[in-house]
Amino acid sequence: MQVPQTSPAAGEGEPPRRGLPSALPGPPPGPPSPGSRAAMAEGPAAGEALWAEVRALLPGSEEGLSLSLSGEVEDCVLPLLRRARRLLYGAAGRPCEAEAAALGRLGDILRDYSWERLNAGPWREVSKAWRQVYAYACLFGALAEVAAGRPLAPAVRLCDMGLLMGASVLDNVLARLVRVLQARLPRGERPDAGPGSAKRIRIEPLPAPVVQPEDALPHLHCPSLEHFRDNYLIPQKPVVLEGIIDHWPCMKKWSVDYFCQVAGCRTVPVELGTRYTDEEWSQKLMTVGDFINQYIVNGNSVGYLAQHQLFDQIPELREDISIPDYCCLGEGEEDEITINAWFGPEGTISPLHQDPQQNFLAQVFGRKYIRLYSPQDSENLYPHEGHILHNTSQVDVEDPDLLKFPNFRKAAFQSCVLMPGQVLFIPVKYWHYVRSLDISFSVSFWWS
Ligand SMILES: O=C(O)CCC(=O)C(=O)O
Repeated sequence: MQVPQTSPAAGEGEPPRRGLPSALPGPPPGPPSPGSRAAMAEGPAAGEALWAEVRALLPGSEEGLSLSLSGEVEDCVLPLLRRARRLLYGAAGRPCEAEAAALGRLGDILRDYSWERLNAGPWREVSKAWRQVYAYACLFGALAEVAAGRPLAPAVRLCDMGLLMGASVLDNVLARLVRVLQARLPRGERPDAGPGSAKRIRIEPLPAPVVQPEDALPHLHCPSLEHFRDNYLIPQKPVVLEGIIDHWPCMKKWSVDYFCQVAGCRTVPVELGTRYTDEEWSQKLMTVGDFINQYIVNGNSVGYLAQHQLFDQIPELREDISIPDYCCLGEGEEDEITINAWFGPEGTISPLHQDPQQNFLAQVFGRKYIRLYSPQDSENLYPHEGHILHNTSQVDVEDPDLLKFPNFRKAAFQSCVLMPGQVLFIPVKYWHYVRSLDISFSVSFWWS
């Protein structure tokens, strides 16, 4: 299972792993109370101009904003959605203070109501219609904030909540809206990691585990498509590819400070705790800026922005990476490839697990120690029993309890320290264990 909304809801074949929305703390705090000083800081002309820009993202007529839902919801919901729509289209220009307040209240009610439905059971059972209601509610809430001329950070947060937990409405209007709002965020509303944050980050690198030559994964420099297909894809053999992402803009651009600048105000799901198999593991929604401050710059405990489709949420970042050419050897379409971001401090651990698709794990910065075990060794790896963690081994790979898991010693592994610029091909169902040795950013491509 994957992180909300930007990922497809977990299906039967999907890895029962991270990102259960029901594990997220519920409902997001509403926007701050009206009338703050910052609200008026930009002046009425700027407020009108922003409103005009935002309004242009919506259909021209009230009927154009169809409010169509892909399933049944309770009877009281549609009249509330229609009332909110009327408030938007009823006003000649920007809604007045009272109209903005009414729109905000309707957004709150619809958000609270649909949030309950989103959290009532397993994510895969949440209906798309309720996720659409949630997205509309976030949209109306964000528009109310803009109409009222209040600080923009809460409106950005509402858009992100809708993107994370809702389903796309009105041609992905929330993604378009957040782009406009983010560009207009005044400096004071953009979180950053503080002056000189990069200098405060601990720089002594952790020593890398020794990779014995006999266990080392093969490395290849820019193999041809045919060579990769015949020698690695078809026989399903893992390999570290070099020289294939050196041209990605992210290799020069991305850093902790860059993420603060580009995405500091954006809300993302963060895993708290070292391993997702631990009892005390949980998830939290927070801004990228807070995540960096709390877990990257001042890391007393482990937080991991893991397995998140960040590039759907922030398309600007998507422009800095590309889909590896080798994915064309697969049978799926390019838009079926799931691209996940993995951003965290040193010491994040993804316990030994397997996924149902081929994977290219690309390392942008930092190093990761990775061990791979063949699916043929599955029975020596002691997968958890039960549906939820059946794709995850019970064994702590770097400190195995051999009394409890005696056959683990029979399992052969290959390993590597994945360095910036390297891409690891992990065949379908290959077991992988990953520990970051530095502050690290990786991008994974799951393809079929
Ligand atoms: O980098 C990590 O922590 C885990 C990556 C992973 O499990 C994946 O790409 O499937």
